[in-house]
Amino acid sequence: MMEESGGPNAGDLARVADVLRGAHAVVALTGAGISAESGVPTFRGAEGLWRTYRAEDLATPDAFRRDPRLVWEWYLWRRSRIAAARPNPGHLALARFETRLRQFTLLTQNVDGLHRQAGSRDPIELHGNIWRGRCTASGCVISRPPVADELMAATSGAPSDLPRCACGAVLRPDVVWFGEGLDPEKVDRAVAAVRRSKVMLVIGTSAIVYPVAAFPALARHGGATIVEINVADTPLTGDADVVLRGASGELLPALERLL
Ligand code: BV8
Repeated sequence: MMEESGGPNAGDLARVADVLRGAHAVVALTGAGISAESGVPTFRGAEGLWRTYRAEDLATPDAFRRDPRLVWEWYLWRRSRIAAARPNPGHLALARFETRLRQFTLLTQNVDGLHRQAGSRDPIELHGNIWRGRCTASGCVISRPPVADELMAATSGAPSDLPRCACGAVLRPDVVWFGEGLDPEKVDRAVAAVRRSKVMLVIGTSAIVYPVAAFPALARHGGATIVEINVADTPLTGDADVVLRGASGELLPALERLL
């Protein structure tokens, strides 16, 4: 659907392109919705359930303490879905915004690594990265692609098959679970970018997970124009200066063509 010519967002796209061109600093904040067109299930959409569980039931330290295998099976299932996914035109357009816009900072809640795959040089992955493991004893982080035995182990059920660190301790996914604090260094970098931003693009997020969900209000407090790109209303919609209703994989390239 060629948005710029006369689609429902045509006027707003032109308006957003104008403010982007004139902005000395731009921040984009993405959520699971930007990866939906790559086939990666969102958290709260129809595919957000896995078996009979909700993400909030599994993405917690308690769930991991209670049943590390169940939590690993979920993450390894998600890794297999993400391994089959490719960056979509929305990811690719954001990667090109780095060279098209002044002081562009990309913040993401996603752990799928698709922004980096799309060519974004320094996405701030506020909730971590599903492809890394973290030692539950030392906290050291291991970056490695999924290996067949990990995928096999999680489903074989053998008690000693949890992914382990070289030190022997069980590995956990290197992501931020509910009830866990975010990396202070990443939060500091994100808040600094949000505070200096003149435009904030909020893309494909239900805007309900804190502290990240507080970032648009912080940007607005600093005088930024808030643009929401989403297929549906969210708690942010009423406070956004511009709402572009539609798929990010279509709207972001349409926006880029107007820059
Ligand atoms: C913290 C990583 C304190 C793991 C995630 C009670 C107890 C404890 C904490 C709390 C509590 N009540 C509230 C809290 C705070 C809690 C919170 O906010 N809960 C919510 C549910 C109310 N937050 C936390 O716990 C945070 N930590 O507060 O710690 C603290 C401080 C210091 C020291 C110690 C402790 C940690 C939050 C991070 C949790 N981890 N993920 C993993 O991925 O497995 S959150 C998870 O949700 C993902 O990161 C995800 O990205 C994020 C947000 O979801 P969305 O990305 O928005 O995805 P969603 O499916 O919801 O929405 C998709 C959107 O896309 C929709 O709007 C849809 O319309 C749209 N869409 C779909 N298709 C498209 C599209 N848009 C455009 N185009 C399309 N094609």
